[in-house]
Amino acid sequence: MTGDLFCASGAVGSYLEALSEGAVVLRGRALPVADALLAAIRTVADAAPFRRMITPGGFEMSVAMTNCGGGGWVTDRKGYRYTPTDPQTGAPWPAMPGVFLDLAEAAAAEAGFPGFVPDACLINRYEPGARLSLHQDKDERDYAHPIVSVSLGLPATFQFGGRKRADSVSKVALSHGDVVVWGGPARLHHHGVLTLRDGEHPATGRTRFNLTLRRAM
Ligand SMILES: O=C(O)CCC(=O)C(=O)O
Ligand SMILES: [Mn+2]
Repeated sequence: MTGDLFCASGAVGSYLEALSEGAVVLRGRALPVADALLAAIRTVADAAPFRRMITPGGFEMSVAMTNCGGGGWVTDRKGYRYTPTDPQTGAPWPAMPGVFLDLAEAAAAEAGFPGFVPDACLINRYEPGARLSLHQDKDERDYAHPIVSVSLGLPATFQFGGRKRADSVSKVALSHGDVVVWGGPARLHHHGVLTLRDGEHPATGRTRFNLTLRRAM
């Protein structure tokens, strides 16, 4: 299915744009539920506050993060992993909001991955100057499931490369409401976010939020 979606121009429909086989941008797909997503982020962050985590190498990340779902992605001096509880509060991560689940399942299906049920959502908060260097999402147990990534607030430049770090990277402008899905042959492709430029968004102010919905555990 995803193979059929890919064509050389990258344009496969009014709102679908293929990045590579197995990777697609769904333009504006989250717009109808953007306000509900932002309200749910606030509820999650009330229980599990955003924090800037420490990489195994000892650097503080510029992106602030929190999680919801049965597992949450964390990093500290011990490494990258999923935990069932928030190390900061000791409590289980907040439950995955229904609006996250419904959007992730629908977007994945439209991208050619039906039946996706995420059990973890990493919520990233970027302020101007924050960036996420090129990486693979590979701490999940089973790469058969795609990643669904939702952008809210300030626009950003997303980098999408290949399986190898040295593979060529394309730059994709992501705006409020855009959803990117990658799975199948693209599941382990490198990706990142360039330094966020300053700006003001009516829904989020000087902030970009990103949700990555994953099947982790
Ligand atoms: O913020 C984004 O668009 C990408 C986030 C990401 O790659 C991650 O959280 O692993
Ligand atoms: Mn990632």
